[in-house]
Amino acid sequence: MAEFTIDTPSAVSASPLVGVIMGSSSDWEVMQHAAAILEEFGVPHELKVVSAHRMPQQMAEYGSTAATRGLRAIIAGAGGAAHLPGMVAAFTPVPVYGVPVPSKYLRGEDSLYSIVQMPKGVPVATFAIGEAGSANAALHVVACLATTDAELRRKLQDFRARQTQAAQAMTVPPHV
Ligand code: RP5
Repeated sequence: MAEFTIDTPSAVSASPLVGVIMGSSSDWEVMQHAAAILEEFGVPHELKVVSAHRMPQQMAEYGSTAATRGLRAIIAGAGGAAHLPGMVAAFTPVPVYGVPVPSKYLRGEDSLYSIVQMPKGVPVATFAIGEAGSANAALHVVACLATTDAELRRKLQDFRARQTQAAQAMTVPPHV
């Protein structure tokens, strides 16, 4: 496969459990937040551009080989007429988590509707538009993997505890 591959942080692996794919390198600004979560939790993953409409054969190959390559989840981000998550899901039984990327003209509402409105039979679990959706897709994958991985479950509990502590330390900003 001759797709673009983004520079590798340390949990990027030749034997990934999670595939993070996106329709364009321009999606990386959003998708880096999914990658950062997987990195933080030490989940082996790969990062690739797999465009549904510009690389349809590679997209089909990616989906068709995902299960045999050992992927347990695919996080797919795309913008506009965002058919990548649904089309990849059509090629694999591996769960697909869709991230709507903000688009130039419709600010990602088009991406959201394209991904969330899958017809019955081939689901794509769809997250919020942009950074929060990207990070949450990865956190959801971590939670799924943690159901059979005690160490990952402990890391997730620690992550939640740190969030709680940070929220408890918050104060209202100065105001009149
Ligand atoms: C989609 O088109 C991509 O997912 C991206 O969000 C959007 C724009 O792509 P570029 O024109 O920036 O390559 O396929």
